[in-house]
Amino acid sequence: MKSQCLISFGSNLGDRYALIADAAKAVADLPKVDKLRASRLFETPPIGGPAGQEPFLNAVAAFDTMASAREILDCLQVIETDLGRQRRQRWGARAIDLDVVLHGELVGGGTGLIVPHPRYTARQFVLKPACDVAAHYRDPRFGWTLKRLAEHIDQGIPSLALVGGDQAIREELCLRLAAQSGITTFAAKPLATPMKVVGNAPAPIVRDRQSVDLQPPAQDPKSAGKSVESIIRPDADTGPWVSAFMPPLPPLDSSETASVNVPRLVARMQSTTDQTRWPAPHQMWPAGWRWPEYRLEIDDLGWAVSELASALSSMRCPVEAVTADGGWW
Ligand code: A4P
Ligand code: MG
Repeated sequence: MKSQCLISFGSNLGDRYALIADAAKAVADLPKVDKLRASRLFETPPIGGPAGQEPFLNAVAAFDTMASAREILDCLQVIETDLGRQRRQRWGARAIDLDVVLHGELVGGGTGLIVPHPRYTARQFVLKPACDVAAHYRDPRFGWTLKRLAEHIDQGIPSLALVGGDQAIREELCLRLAAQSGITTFAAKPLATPMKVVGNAPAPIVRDRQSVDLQPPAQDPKSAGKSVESIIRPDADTGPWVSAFMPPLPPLDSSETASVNVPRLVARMQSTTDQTRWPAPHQMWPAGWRWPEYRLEIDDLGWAVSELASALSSMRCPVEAVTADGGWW
C-alpha cells in the first residue's frame, strides 16, 4: 500500500548546505520514493544537547512510498553513514540527522523505530518546514493536521501536562524542573470540594471547573513563577509551565484552546528499559485521545527533565527561512 511519508533533515556540523542537499538528493533517488517535495531550508538554534553547538539547518521532505517505515529508516541510516554521520553523544552535533516523522497511519514501530517521531509535536523546527509541503498531513494518533498543530503550539504559553507513570514520578519531575530550570510547575490537582461521607460511601466529587482551574491569579505571578504550585493559573507573563496532572481540556472547536492555562501538549510518560524499550503501540498511545502528545521516556529522570525543558524551548525557538523555496537540492 502506498503511504504518505514525512522525513526531517538536520545538520549542524561541517558543510551544512552541501550535506543536507546531498541527503535530499539521495532520498529522492531511492527506488521506492515518489514525488519528493522539500520544504524551504531553515536555520534554528540548537535545542538541548551539549553546550557550544553551532546552529542547525533544518528542513523536511514529503513523498509517497510503497516502502515500510522500517525500510525507509534503514535507507536513511545508510545515507547518514555515507555522509559521514558519527554517533558520539545523544543530541550531540551531527553532520546529518534523518528522522522518519510520519508514515501514513502507522502508530508504533519496533526495535529502534517509533513513528510518529516521539518528539516532533513540540518542535517548530519540524512543524514550520512541514507546513511548506505537508500542512494537510494528519497525525494518526489525534487526527490533527500539521498546520493546526503548528498554530496550536504557537498559541497560549509553551506548556506540557504530564500523564501516565505514577503521581510521585510526575511530582518529582516537576520539582526538578522548578529547581533546575526555574520553570513554573503545578504539582497536584486539589479537589474543589472536600469529600462528604454519606452513609459508608463517599459522595461523588463535584469539580467546579471555573473556580478550580480557571480562576485569576491570586498572587503576583512573578513570585509564583519559580515554585511548584497546586493549581493551574498562569497569566501571559508566567512563562513556560508543566503540570503533574491533566487539567480539563476545552472543546476542540472553541477558542479557549489558545488559553494560557491550557497545555499545548500532553506529555505521555513511558517507563522503559533496554529490555522493554519498544512497548506495544497500544501501551504508548491509548485509543480515543484527541489532544496532541509528546512521548517522554522516564527511565532516566535526569534526561527526562532536560528533555521536558528542551520541548518547551522548541515550541517557540526562532526558525528562520534561509531559502526562498524548496529548490535548494
Ligand atoms: N529511532 C527511533 N524512531 C526513529 C524515527 N522515527 N526516526 C531511533 C529516526 N530514528 C528513530 O537516533 C537515535 C535512535 O533513534 C536511532 O538509533 C534510531 O533507531 P540518532 O539519530 O542516532 O540520535 P539522535 O538524533 O542524537 O537522537 P534522537 O533522540 O533521535 O534525537 P532527536 O530527537 O532527533 O533530536 N535542535 C535543532 N534546532 N534542530 C535539530 O534538528 N535535533 C536534535 C536531535 C536535538 N536538537 C535539535 C535538533
Ligand atoms: Mg535522529
